[in-house]
Amino acid sequence: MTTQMFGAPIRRKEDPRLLTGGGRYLDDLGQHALAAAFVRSPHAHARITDIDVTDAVDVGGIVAIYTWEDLPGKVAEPLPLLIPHPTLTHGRTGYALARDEVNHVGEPVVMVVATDRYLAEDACQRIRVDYELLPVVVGIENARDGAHLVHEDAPGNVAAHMVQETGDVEAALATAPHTLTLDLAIERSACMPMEGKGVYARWNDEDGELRIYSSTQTSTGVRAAVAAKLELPLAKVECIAPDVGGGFGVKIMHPWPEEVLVPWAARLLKREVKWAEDRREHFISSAHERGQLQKVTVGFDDEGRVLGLDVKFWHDNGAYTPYGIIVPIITSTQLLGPYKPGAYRCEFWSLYTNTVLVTPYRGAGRPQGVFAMERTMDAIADYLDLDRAEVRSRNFILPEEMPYDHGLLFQDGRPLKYDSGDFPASLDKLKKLVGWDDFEAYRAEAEAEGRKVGLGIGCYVEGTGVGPYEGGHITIETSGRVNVATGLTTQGQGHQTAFAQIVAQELGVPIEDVHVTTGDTRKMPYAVGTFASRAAVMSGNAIALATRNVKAKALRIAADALEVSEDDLEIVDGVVQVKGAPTTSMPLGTVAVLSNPLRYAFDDAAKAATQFAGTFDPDKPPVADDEEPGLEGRDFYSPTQATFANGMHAAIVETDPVTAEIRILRYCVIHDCGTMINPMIVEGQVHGGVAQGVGGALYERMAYDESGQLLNASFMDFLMPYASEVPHIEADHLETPSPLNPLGIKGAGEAGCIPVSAVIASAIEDAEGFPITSMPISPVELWELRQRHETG
Ligand code: MCN
Repeated sequence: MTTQMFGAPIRRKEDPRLLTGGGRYLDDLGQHALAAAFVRSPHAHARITDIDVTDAVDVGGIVAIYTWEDLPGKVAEPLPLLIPHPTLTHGRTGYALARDEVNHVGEPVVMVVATDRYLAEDACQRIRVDYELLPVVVGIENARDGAHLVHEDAPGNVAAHMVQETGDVEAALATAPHTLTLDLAIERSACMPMEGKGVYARWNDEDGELRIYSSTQTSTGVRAAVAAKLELPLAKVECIAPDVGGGFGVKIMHPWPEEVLVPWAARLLKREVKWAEDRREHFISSAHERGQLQKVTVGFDDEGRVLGLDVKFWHDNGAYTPYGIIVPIITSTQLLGPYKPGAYRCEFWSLYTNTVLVTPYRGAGRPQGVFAMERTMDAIADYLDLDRAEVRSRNFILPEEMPYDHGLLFQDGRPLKYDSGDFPASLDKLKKLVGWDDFEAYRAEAEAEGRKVGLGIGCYVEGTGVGPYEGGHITIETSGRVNVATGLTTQGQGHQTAFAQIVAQELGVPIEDVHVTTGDTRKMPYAVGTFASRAAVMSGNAIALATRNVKAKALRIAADALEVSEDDLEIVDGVVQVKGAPTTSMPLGTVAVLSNPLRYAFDDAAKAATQFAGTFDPDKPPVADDEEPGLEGRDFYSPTQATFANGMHAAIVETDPVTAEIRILRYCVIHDCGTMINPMIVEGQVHGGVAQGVGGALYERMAYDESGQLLNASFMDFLMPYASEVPHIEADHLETPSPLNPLGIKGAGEAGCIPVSAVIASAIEDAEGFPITSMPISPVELWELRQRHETG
């Protein structure tokens, strides 16, 4: 029997290379390329009145300086609006270089290309840009009052206004025995990948071909966008994502201004050009997320069952909307989590501010939605003096109600229909794991020692594995090596291992023989990208289907050669053999030789294949008339709808009675992502997500002043949790396979971070006895809340 690979918690194949310095990240490439640097706006909102580059041209090593005026054709046009939406009535995108107005600090205004980065930066210092300052809009309240406008043609700073509704909420609220209203806030934050964005372009003048390396989550997107901007045939552009040191959503954008400008300059100058983002650039000119103000009105009965839920929220979309309103739509649809609220109405406004634009950041709108829903559940429990877990379970969608249609539209425009999940079972597991029923005894002990502790809980559902499609391509070499390609990219999720596990299992080959390539448009030009926790579902299933096709062909060819029936064959450890009679066999590499009979014995497999030469009939080649030679094939997987993963977290926190310092004593997770390809990778993903969530709950925020300056744009001031702040995470799984895809998989990559703010808020509230309505929360803020609470 071949070792069971699917579902095995094996160590990641890519780690020895990555951990011993073998990774090749963007900035490892193009060591001799020209370097690009950018003059970026120091103002949040201003009109450009003059640009003077005279002093910069004398800096030695300067090759070129470009402003918007220098950009030709489509390069000079606004960047694409990637996801339009009917309610996005005032969508706006920026230019690759600012044209006449800047709308946030950090917006690129001038590009300098020099022989090295230091010289390029020196030249940037010498460029004088004159600005006429305009009123600045920072923060949601400021945007909402509409006194000043970010874009003159967007009244009230409203980019989009949308309502989703199911049932009659007004009637439900009017007749509900109890109602509560909560005002909730989540501040702006951002992901901080170890490696910033970056792009390196090589122009081949002889063939008119462009090769782009980009630290991206979507190499096909970058390729298509750059080809369109530069008006090049798609066939003349390649994009490769090398090792990418984290993405978390910020590298989903395509194209970033630099991704257009660097290839454009490379073609114009006929030289290699590279730009690698520095940390300050990452803070002020990539993407943020999360900032939302939310108002929830809930009506419920005496048992705590929700009868009507009315949610209004205001989303800070920054200065531009290249990603449309995908983030607030996700909040509005996935706020409901595992619950059926009776009637539901959600209305949101997506507002412009003079701050960095928004792209979906790991969790993408869900942490805000889950915060709203879970704070509401706690508020109901508190009001009725019921157990918080019990209130949740009374509102659960039950397993027998699956598939469950909410009567709303998901962000892909299809019905919001959960495919699977067993929420009561998840909650039971979580309660056991954290010791829910024993907590009051623990609290009493802690109180006797003068310690304040609290227990918090949070539940969520996450639509994962969204379409439209992803592909898998397999070739089996005569050596028996199996090459697998999928077009989506990898930023640390362990795809090289997980996809190899699928192939090893499906084909019956040792995992060491399977080599996976991601994010290279030369190997797989049709792909969408890595986001929305979709790789395992999309590429996993596509690769499985492609493998099955190639396997069927291999078995047919081997059956001919061995003169047995295909049904009698199996593949074990890379050898095709007769079931029960393994001496009648041939290595898979030999089948590869037979599938493409060159008749030249270059390698051992080919030599071995000559023993079957007698079975060759020159007029009857082993591949059928309508088949291509070779053991090669590809397939695509396109789902009918998203598949819904879910999870439940609980935490025990301790708050210092004097300093209000917040410590997480225990953090427990029950996670259901359907069938797991590799539980160790899933756990790693959950751990990473929780760590990021802890950052969002306790430390990370974008501190803008009223003039739109980001005051904490460095790791000196932007707090992230270190290993010392991330608790030991106790995780367990429930596997309710998705009925939607052949492998039963649901996504896992974002899950960990989604409920953390809600869980920590719930636990702090439980420890302190007063409501926590805004996250993140620092010890100073908690201390101030205590003072206010104590003084009434
Ligand atoms: N997996 C599995 N079994 C499942 C589901 C997933 O074994 N049932 C494995 C997958 O094979 C994959 C990993 O878990 O190796 C994550 O799979 P998936 O949930 O499909 O998520 P993606 O691979 O599509 O990754 C995207 C997701 C997102 S949206 C963000 S943001 C994020 C994240 O993954 N960014 C990350 N995790 C990250 N991890 C790292 N190290 N770096 C990032 O930038």
